[in-house]
Amino acid sequence: MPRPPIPTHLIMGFLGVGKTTGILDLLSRKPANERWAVLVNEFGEVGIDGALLAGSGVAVREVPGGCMCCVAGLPMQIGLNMLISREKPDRLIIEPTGLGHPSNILETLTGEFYRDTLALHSTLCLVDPRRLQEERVLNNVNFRDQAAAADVLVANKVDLCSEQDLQRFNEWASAWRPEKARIEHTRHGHIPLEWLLGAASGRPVSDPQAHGHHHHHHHEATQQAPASPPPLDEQPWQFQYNQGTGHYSCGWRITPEQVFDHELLMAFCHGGDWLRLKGVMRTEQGWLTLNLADGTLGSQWLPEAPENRLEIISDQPLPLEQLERALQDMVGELAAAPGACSTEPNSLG
Ligand SMILES: Nc1nc2c(ncn2[C@@H]2O[C@H](COP(=O)(O)OP(=O)(O)OP(=O)(O)O)[C@@H](O)[C@H]2O)c(=O)[nH]1
Ligand SMILES: [Mg+2]
Repeated sequence: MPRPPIPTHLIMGFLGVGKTTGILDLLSRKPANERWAVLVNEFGEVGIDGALLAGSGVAVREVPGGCMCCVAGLPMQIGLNMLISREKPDRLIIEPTGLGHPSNILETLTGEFYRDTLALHSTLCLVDPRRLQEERVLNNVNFRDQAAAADVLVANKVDLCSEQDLQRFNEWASAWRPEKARIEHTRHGHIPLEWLLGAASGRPVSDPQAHGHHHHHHHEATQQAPASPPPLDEQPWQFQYNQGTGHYSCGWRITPEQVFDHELLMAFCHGGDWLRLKGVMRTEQGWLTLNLADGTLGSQWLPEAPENRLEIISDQPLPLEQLERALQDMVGELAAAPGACSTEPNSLG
């Protein structure tokens, strides 16, 4: 007997809205006898969400580099096929980058290839109601099309919202046609599984209003699996940067032997005007996660991690050499002069 299609959930939402937090929360309620798997794609080259999710005890696969809309071809299929065949999950959760357009991933998930393997359920988009005041968010084609494509719209971070923010969200959410299957409010990404159940309705993913003002430029389609980076014992300090969709990112993978000065690291995290900073870093006080969104830095201690990872996303070009130097200055005198391994941008856009 062929296996029934795997229930598949797409958790969309803009950069830093709380997708990974929500998935971690969902995973914490996984029935013990079920196998779940997560596929995550981040804008940056150096995945951090995978490391954050790794402690959850389920299979996690990262599709690194650029938006899922552009890696939705072969790299995503390779990642997806590998997860499906190795894990044989009972449930699959996908987090695409908030900086990507949802059309390709939806086409892939609902297309011929996965027709008998995956059953896409109600797609969900998390929204930070506070950001509905910002023209550049409202007019962002990726944001609008994610919201258009979603069956369920959920206001997250309501602990940080005013009454007015929530009212604005409710009005905005209920104005979509066709009407959304659900409109909900939550905090810390808490998503009851029932919000995710029900067949995906296949809503139009292009919001004509947004397309009136903007064109979505697909990056050069990636038709090859991305080259995997060299192992850290060959190249213990790796640096990469990436740009596309008006965003710039840079990231480091650094051997776990390098220990960073906690105080300098905290000052560094607060020191830039970035959209996003995420990391898993080893300091003299222990391993910790770093998660900066909307100017607020979240941080948690970790028992251990396989390597140091740090990533910064900005809508301005990043002062790469300065950042690299600041990071090098944080490691003790034990540190061998690392030297950036590459300042060539990756082939995105
Ligand atoms: N106060 C508050 N903080 C939240 C809430 N939900 C998430 N956060 C915080 O927001 C930050 C970003 O959350 P993530 O879950 O990493 O967001 P994301 O959407 O996965 O981010 P990207 O993958 O980078 O797009 C983290 O520091 C979270 O702890 C919430 O409801 N309230
Ligand atoms: Mg995330």
